[in-house]
Amino acid sequence: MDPQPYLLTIDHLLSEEERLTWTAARDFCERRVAPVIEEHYERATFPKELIPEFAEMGFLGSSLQGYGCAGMNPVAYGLTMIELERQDSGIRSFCSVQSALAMWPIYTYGDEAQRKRWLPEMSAGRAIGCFGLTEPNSGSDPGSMRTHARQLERGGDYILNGQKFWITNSPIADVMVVWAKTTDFGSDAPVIRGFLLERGMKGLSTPETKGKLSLRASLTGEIVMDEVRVPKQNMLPNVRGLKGPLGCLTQARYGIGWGAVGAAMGVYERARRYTMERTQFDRPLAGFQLTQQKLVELHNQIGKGLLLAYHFGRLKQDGKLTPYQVSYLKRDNVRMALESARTARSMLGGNGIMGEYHVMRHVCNLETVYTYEGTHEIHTLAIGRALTGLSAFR
Ligand code: TGC
Ligand code: FAD
Repeated sequence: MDPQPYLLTIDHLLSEEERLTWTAARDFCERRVAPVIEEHYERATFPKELIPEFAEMGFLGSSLQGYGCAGMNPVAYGLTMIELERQDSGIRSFCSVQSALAMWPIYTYGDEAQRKRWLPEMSAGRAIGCFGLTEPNSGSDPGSMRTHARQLERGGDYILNGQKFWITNSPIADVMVVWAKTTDFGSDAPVIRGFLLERGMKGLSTPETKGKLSLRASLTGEIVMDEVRVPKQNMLPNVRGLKGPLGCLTQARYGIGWGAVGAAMGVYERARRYTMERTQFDRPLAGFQLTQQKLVELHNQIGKGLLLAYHFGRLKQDGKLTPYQVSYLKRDNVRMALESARTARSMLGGNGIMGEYHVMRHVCNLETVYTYEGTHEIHTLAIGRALTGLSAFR
């Protein structure tokens, strides 16, 4: 009997264009990302040299229309996320942040002048963006943020003070989407607004966060604002309140729900190949029942994760996907990928901890993915709220 790695595929559910996008993304990531990723991970550097090629592939702002963006549908976009994260969650993170957390709010909440100024540069990879929501004392509860914007006069510029922490891409960002509390003239109720901060503004710095043992091929840093004067034209005019940043997160979490399947596929395929080739007790490891049980578990969970992503992808295409469904997708697929990576690691024995086998890196990365964009627990409570109508947060 000819062994086959997958008993479930979605190929027949895809259009010709979606299939081509998937194949092109896989080919690119295997050719350009796979050979360099381990070294970058070990050195804790990001492969900046690949940014123009990500742009060429349409990975930057891929689901947006116009402004040089690829205009992919949600399923095609998801398939590219699979291939990026099959190589490394940090590489997928770079593209997620640029596309969903920096370009999407400019596209959706910005005015035409802001779109024209930033989106063509960002889709071409000439300008890098980041998203500043989390603070040292505001993680899962972003509504408690302290970053503050003070308007100098009615209709005037703003002065921003505060500190954003754990910000992907901030050390290399040209434009920073920063969420801050401000008070409208004539009101004393603070409201969250989005601002576009630009590198070079006086009082703005983005120190890199060193010492990460996870997501090492992704740059993480702070955004420190000390009396930064931000022109009023740099405020995102079309959204007010916490739903602004949460709306961006819904876009990014959707991509992670697909990307996590890619990480799981990567580790499953390696564990399968390894256990079919390595012999102990005079037979391939894959011939042992306990090993087969692990392989079957990984394989079957991946199939379900892929179907979930596909199903929600088509709902998104029809404009019917809710934030609660996105929480479901992010939560379950990331947990599946993390558990798959840990299992795959065990199947490679001692070699499983070595960089050259590319499994331990996924284990370490997925610990971050489990935590960022809403922790596993926060998504559990968001879904719990949807099921019961009762909020466990407050
Ligand atoms: P709550 O009262 O529930 O909501 C406030 C307003 O927001 C609306 N809303 C959403 N809108 C869009 N998408 C969602 N997912 C939304 N969830 C809520 C809601 O309808 C309401 O609107 P309105 O008009 O009534 O004002 O707010 P809450 O304070 O109770 O908080 C809910 C909670 C805990 C779920 C939320 O705060 C949350 O999601 N916390 C987690 C924070 C988080 O995910 N941070 C991520 C930071 S960015 C990041 O990690 C990037 S990693 C990037 C990478 O490298 O890939
Ligand atoms: P906390 O909120 O302090 O949570 C700690 C623990 O308590 C978690 O297990 C959590 O689930 C649990 N917990 C919290 N509240 C509850 C509750 N009500 N019930 C039960 N359990 C609860 N943020 C950005 O804004 N932009 C970025 O680009 C970005 N990139 C990141 C990159 C990396 C590498 C990392 C690690 C984080 C990044 N983040 C970013 C921040 C990330 O979103 C936060 O780390 C995350 O939201 C959790 O916040 P916290 O770390 O403060 O943990």
